[in-house]
Amino acid sequence: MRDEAMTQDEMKKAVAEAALSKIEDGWVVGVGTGSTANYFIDALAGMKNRIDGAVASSEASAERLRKHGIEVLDLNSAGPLPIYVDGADEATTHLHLTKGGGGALTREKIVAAASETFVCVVDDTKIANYLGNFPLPVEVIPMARSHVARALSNLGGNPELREGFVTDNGNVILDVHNLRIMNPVELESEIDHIAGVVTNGLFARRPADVMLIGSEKGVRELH
Ligand code: ABF
Repeated sequence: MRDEAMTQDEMKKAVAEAALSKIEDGWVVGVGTGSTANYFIDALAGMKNRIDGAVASSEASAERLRKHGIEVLDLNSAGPLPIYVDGADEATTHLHLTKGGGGALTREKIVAAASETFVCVVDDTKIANYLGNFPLPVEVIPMARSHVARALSNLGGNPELREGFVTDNGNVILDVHNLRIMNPVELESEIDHIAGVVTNGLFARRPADVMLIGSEKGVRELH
């Protein structure tokens, strides 16, 4: 047995592999984006003959799934999904999340909404008492960038344009710093109602249903 501490990547891999136990034969699996989701995709490849395909929340994940020989389906033809497995940037034990550090928040929110069970896979460095330390990503229609930035400033945040980044949907991202998010459900709605906002990275109105948390001590599960 090694005596060094587990790295964050090792915890991500362990928690991603633990999510396989939630998958049943014959399912179409909703698959997220990011390095933890990548570990999940790699693990899912080991049971690819038992599933009916996957729906991806980003072009990058779709490509990785295809490379493993997993069929990628369009959400419109796949219908409601039994499960969606994805990571997060920050999470509370209320299963409220900040997502979108990878820029795929809109498709992630769509796939989560279309899924019966959202299984969130995180390592314990991402668990916080409240959200806001990780800057909140907001996807914005390009012509509304300045208007939305002013509105976000009025909410007390400090929005910064993610330089050189365009989403899979052709939009820009404002990362909002310095928010102390004590009411994530209300703030999620409030930001979504700013004209020009496509989606924000709070997943609180529809939180995770299950959270698998990887740590030095193993993987624990919250509902
Ligand atoms: C996705 O991947 C995103 O919503 C989130 O931004 C990111 C988490 O990244 P990682 O798994 O690489 O830490 O889940």
